Amino acid sequence: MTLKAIIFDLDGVITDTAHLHFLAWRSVARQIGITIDEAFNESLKGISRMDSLQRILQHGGKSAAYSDKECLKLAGEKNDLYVRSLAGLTPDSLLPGIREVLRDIRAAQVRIGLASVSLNAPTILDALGIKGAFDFCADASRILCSKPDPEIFLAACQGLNVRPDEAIGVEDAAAGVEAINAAGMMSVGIGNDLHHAGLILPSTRELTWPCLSDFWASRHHPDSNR
Ligand code: B16
Ligand code: MG
Repeated sequence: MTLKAIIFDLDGVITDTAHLHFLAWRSVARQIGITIDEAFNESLKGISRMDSLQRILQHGGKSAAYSDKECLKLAGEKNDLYVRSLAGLTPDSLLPGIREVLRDIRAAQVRIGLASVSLNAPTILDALGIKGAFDFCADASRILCSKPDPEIFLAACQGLNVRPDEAIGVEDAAAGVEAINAAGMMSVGIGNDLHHAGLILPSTRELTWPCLSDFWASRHHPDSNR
């Protein structure tokens, strides 16, 4: 079977906005007397804005303390802080190796997709100057279930006109790797503790086209076990 598409997560794979999400949530959480650290933040990666807030409230033992209206206000405050921090993003904010891997995937005539549940994804791609690198970006505003549900990856496959088993997904979050696997795609995890990924790479530096095509071939060669 031929590899037809590679579908990327955004936050933490294309650029390091995962850290900016953390700083904004930490500030809002602090205002309501909840402390979160980087370790807790791992559990927010790939999770939608409102679901992230619920997890933070639960973490602080305040699940029932805020009305829906108050929750919307808190999430809005977080987003304002986050969007303000995005002003510092430039094409130099791409993570190491990303520009090169996008170029090489395109040269190999494999389609490129984006599967981010962030409503700010279009702004971020604009700031990084790489909107044109993607053949299709799934629309986060149409997604009902955030990762680990496979919905966003399935939407990206559909938009690219490929079957999930013809595609590789790349993620930095455990929930994202689960979403890729649940979609029936091959998964690449960037970073630590992503034990369910088919291939784990320490950083985006190792995410090269030869590495991706070797990974694909290792599972589709007639002598492989799958
Ligand atoms: P926003 P991804 C996710 O993006 C982030 O990992 C997650 O931390 C964030 O809460 C979510 O987007 C929603 O983002 O508040 O900007 O709509 O990892 O799917 O690219
Ligand atoms: Mg991510």
